[in-house]
Amino acid sequence: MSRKNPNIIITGTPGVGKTSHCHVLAENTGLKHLLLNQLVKDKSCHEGWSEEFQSYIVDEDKLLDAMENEVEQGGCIIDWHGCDLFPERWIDLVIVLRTATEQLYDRLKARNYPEAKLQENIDSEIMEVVLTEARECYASEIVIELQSNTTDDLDSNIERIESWIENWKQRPSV
Ligand code: DAT
Repeated sequence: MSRKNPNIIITGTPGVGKTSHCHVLAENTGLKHLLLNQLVKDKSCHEGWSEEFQSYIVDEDKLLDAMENEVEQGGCIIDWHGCDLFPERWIDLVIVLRTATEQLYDRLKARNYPEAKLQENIDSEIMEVVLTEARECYASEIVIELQSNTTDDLDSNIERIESWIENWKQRPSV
């Protein structure tokens, strides 16, 4: 079934600005912000809380089931710190947000992340873990890396994604 609106993943290391981008995009475009962290909690798509990682141990199958109906209708902006769990056929665009170490450190520190978790996320951002995952899982032409260091970056990213959405809607149907 062809979708009238695209499904977009906004992904990246915690703190890069996924939720900030999704929030503005959803407000401007009317697309639906799927905040998966919230869904994991609300629909219990997890096997409990990990003290070590200070996060839920996600049950990916349950999470996919919980989001399937909405995503199949199209028009979802998926807010998640990874992208390898979604079926390729669901996804039209993958935005990987990137943040410089200094800014990311300050943002995670402001969240009171424990030192080990903070360092783990900084390392993951430096090693481009999410970007590599995106490039392995999706066609290269739908994976876009965008910088998210400043509010100017945020504004220009939003503009760029909005114009991509408009182009997508006007593409000739096959
Ligand atoms: P994420 O959803 O990736 O964890 P967030 O949207 O919650 O990240 O943002 C974390 C913090 O950083 C929040 O205080 C807003 C700020 N922030 C995000 N993107 C930014 C940007 N491009 N410029 C300045 N601040 C930004």
